[in-house]
Amino acid sequence: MFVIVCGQASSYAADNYVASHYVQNNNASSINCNKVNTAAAKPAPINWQVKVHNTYPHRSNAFTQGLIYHQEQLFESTGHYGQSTISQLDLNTGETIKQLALNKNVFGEGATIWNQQLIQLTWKSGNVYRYSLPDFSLLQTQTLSGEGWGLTHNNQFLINSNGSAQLSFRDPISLAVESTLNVTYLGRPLKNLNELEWVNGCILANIWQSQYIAIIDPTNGQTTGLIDLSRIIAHEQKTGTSEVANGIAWHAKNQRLLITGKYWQRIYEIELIQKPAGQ
Ligand SMILES: [Ca+2]
Repeated sequence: MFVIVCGQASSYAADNYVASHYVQNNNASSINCNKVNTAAAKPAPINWQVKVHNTYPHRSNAFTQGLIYHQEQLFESTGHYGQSTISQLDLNTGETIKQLALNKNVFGEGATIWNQQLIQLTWKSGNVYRYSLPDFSLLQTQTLSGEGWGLTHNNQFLINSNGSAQLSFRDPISLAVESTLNVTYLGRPLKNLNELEWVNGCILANIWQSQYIAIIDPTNGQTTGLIDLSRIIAHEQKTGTSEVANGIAWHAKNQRLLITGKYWQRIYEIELIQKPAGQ
């Protein structure tokens, strides 16, 4: 078991915001990030490999844009014109419990659940949809400028990506931008930030068209780690239909990540393992 921690305490506390980064591990056989955490002021990003603990079925017709695990329920937002949906799914069976199709002229993007509302971005239309749970009733359609890509929240703010290296922190009701965060890797802008998940004070982001998930310190935008999904991607893309990795959810009960991709056949429950030196 492992716990990703950016800060001193556990997840979703606003005061975690001021602390630094890295990953804590309760399993002595794998990682110990406390040691790393107290080293240099700007330590090199950690390269994380993954250990797959479980796989679950994923609809191979789902162009995944947002993945959320909330109160032991899986929710997914999908994209593409004519294929965009929000769904509630049974993680174990992959069965669709509830689904709502978007209008064919919008392209669904990232989603998050805040205050029992499912909030979903769209790509270029500027529309932001706010649905009630558990019934998916449309409560409100709002707008934002620019493209919508990934979405998560830290209880205080919604956090969205737009394909650039900059994340926006927004008022969760009005969507007004309260602050922005420029994300860097070794001092350079890290663009193509896509699907997001807030995990224990860290922001996790798929990097579009790459094999990596970035672990981002929200206090300074620095990438403190990269999760290497290459082995999973290679396994998944044997089918020939799977596209890029996209989709990160936090399985709080198991203290593990759930990850998937566009048109993938599986969702993977993973643990992070620090890559041995020299690899
Ligand atoms: Ca997510």
